Amino acid sequence: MNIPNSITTLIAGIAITLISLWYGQNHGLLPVAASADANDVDELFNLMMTIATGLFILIEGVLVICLIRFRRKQGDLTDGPAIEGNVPLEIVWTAIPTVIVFILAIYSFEIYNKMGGLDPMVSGGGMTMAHHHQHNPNTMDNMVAMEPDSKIAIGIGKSMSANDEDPLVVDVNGLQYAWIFTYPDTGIVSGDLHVPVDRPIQLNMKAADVIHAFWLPEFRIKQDVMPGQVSQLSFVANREGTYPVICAELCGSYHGGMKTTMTVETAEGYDQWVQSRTVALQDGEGQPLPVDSTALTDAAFLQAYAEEMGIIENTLEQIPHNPLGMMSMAQ
Ligand SMILES: [Cu+2]
Repeated sequence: MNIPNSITTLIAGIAITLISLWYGQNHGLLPVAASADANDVDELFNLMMTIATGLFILIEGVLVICLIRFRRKQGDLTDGPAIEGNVPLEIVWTAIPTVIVFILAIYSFEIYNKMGGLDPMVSGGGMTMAHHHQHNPNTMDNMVAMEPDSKIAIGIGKSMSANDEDPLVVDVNGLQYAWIFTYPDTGIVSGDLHVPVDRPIQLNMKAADVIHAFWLPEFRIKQDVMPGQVSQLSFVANREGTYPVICAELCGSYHGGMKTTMTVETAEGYDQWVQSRTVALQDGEGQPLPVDSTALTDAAFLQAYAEEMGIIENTLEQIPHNPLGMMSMAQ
């Protein structure tokens, strides 16, 4: 039986399209989406995955077919035909990727804009740098509170004034190697973040020492956290649960240990958490702060991790004392 070439091509085209569309939605590469913004980002990712799958099957398919169909026959020692190029073909395979790149550029820009990435993140005036002061990154001076006059200049998410609803504001302080969350309205200081579901959250973030990055994979948002300048992240969590908070900027020797969690709970559950923390505060039990790595030697800080990972104690003693030695590797 002789099937015309055009029909074979048509069937192959339909098959590639269907497989790509299916895989674009079922790749299973992303963690759960816990905010509305996350769904927008996922749609862009799924589209890119669909296009990539289609191109992969098409290009690799043609390659494999050619390998088999045009392989050298036994005893054939003649030269192949001299082909000088094909202008229409070259126009087509330049035009298609150009169109794809433009579509993705416009679409991703659209989502970035929708997430508030293009909003001027200025609250109350122009952008200023908080005053610089010479500080030793290994002292408690790093724990300075945020200057109230700091202007917000960069970040993702609508700024506070742009939100109609009353946002929950949390100050985030990133330091080697922990995140510290301060709730200005209740005075709570915590090593893990608790937020109520379906309420706008605004994080005002600052670093005490070097550049860190605040990353919430389940919310598809990440923002640099810098010394001397406040950056901002706003989002609305729409799914209860406990999600990882990860530092995504190589910030020193133990950058890998710089993680905590964000718990998204019902309004009642959140109020209960606030209550329990407030009671502890009033009873003078103190705040369960994360280990302040700056007050410990590196070896002491790593001790807990080392036991867990089965690292020999002598190894720790050989670690150089200033973790900032790693700084040049950041970025
Ligand atoms: Cu960090």
